[in-house]
Parts: sequence; structure tokens; C-alpha cells
Amino acid sequence: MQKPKVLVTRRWPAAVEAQLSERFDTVLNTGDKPLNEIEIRDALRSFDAVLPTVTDTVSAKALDVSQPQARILANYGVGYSHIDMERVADHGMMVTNTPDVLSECTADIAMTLLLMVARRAGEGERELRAGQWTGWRPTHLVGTKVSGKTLGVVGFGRIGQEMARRAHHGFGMKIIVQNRSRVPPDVLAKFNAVQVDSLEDLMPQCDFISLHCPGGPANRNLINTRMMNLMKPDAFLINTARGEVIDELALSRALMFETIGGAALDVFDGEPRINPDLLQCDNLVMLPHLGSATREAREAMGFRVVDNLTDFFEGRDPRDRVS
Ligand code: 8YV
Repeated sequence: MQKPKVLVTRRWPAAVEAQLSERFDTVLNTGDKPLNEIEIRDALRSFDAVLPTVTDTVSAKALDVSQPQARILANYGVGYSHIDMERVADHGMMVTNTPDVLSECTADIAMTLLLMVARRAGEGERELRAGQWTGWRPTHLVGTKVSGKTLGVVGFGRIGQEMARRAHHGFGMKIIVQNRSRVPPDVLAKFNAVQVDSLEDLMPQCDFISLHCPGGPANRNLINTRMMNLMKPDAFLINTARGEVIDELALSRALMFETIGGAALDVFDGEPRINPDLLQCDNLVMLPHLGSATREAREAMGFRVVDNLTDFFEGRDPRDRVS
């Protein structure tokens, strides 16, 4: 029997590429650049499966194909706001993602960002590398204590819960949760967390707010000027979710005018382009979308895609089906 023809849009860990090639007729995009919408559209016409990443915008334009050959988009990543799910549904295509296996590593990066911004680690490293460190002094780069403070977790899925675990059990933080659905009491109890009904309730109570909700149109600019104005003036905002969840212009103003204490971002609206206003802000830590960037997570994500594809092509329902 002929193997299904699959397109991998970026290079993946070698062990995963090897397994993909064993099971499928695999084509790897060996170029440095992500595919553009036209290339994705062409791929949907000629492959049985396309395996996109966050850098592939599977937009209405890319999905403007009358008879796509592709029946499944097996996404490498948990977030899939780069895929136009309505147009995908019009074509009756399946979408899968890779949950669980990256939750701990992404929460580690969220915690890293939280600590870096609170303790001014980014500023310190920049100063030292620029040869501007003049030595220890009592008032030098004095930051904010983390232990025992209150953390607001926006979106209490797998990654949000891992963040709460680290913050509560590692740093004795109090956890306040906002989530679109009610979180079962036994889950909240693991972190001694309380759930509030709205972001308006959460924002003013927290010293740190960490975003773990999905991106996409529904959550675009969820954290806007109005929300930032509800934050304590010395509170910090952490984002490892998706860039569009924060209104970046509003954030740059809040940082410049110091109406909030600081922010730390792993994701950006329209990344890898960075809003130039953000680059001016000292009280901001920025990482280049490293949430899941460990050998372990990236391999596990790949093997999860292989499993999803194998199930699909062998007629079973893939475990990570999202549509
Ligand atoms: C991934 C992520 O590395 O899984 C996600 O949703 O944001 C990242 O950690 C990326 O999406 C790979 O496509």
C-alpha cells in the first residue's frame, strides 16, 4: 500500500523526522524560511497531510482551495490560533495538536520570566555585558520579592496548572484563577487556589499575572489599557500564551509611564517582528518564543504528531483531535 504523503513545514528533531520517514512518504521543507500562504495552499492540494507549526499561517487565503487533498492538519504545538478553524471545518479537515508534553517546559519558561522581571535579571545582564557594572551597592537593581506574593493565572488548562504548581509549591505564592469554565474544586485545592468570575476581579488583587489562555480572535487584546489600569502599579504581567492576547501598544505605554511594574513576554503579536515601542522599555523582559524549546519537549511533541497521524491514517480517532 502506498504511504500517505506528508509535508513537514520546518525541520524537526532528527529522531522524529526518522520515524516520520519510516511511516510516511515524508517531504521536509529544508529551507530556512516558513512557508507563505500560497505555498501552504499548494501543499494542501498535493499532500495527504500538512504538519504546520506556529509560523505557518493557515489562513482563509491558504485554505482557498476547492478540493484539498489534505484531510488532516497535524499541528506541531498546542496552540493553533494560526489556523483558521472555520475554513478548515468547511473543508471537513481534521486538526490535531500536541498537548501535555510541553506543559511543564512552558510553565518553566513562564516562571523564568516571572523571576527575571521581578529580580531585574534582564536589566542586570544587559548592564554587565555592556561593561557598565560599577560594582555592588545597596541600591543597585533592587527588584521585588517573589515568595509569598499573589499570582493570577488567566486560563487554567494544563500549562496554567503547571505554573500554579511551581508558584504555589515552590515559592509559596497565593493563586487566583480566572478561567472560561468552572474549575473543579479538587483541582483548585491542589494549589490552594481560588477562582474568580472575571478578569476585572482578578487584576487588582495580584502582584503577578500570568497568561495561559488560547490566542485567536476571541482573546485578541484581552489585556488592554482598561485591564492594565486595574493592575496594582507595581504588578507584573507575564505572557507565554499568544502575543495577540495583549494590546502591545497599550503595554508599551503602561511600561513607559510605569503604571505597572513590568512585563515579561515569550510571545508577540506578529512575531518575529517586535513592536519597536516595546524595545524601548527597560522594565520588560523578552524571549524569542522559547516556551517548549527543550530537547525533551520538542521530541515528545513530534512523536505525538506521529501518533496522531498514524491513528488518522489507520482509521482510528487521533487522541489529540481538536476539530
Ligand atoms: C511551540 C507553542 O513551540 O505549542 C505551542 O503552542 O507556542 C510553542 O511552544 C510552537 O507552537 C511550535 O509550533
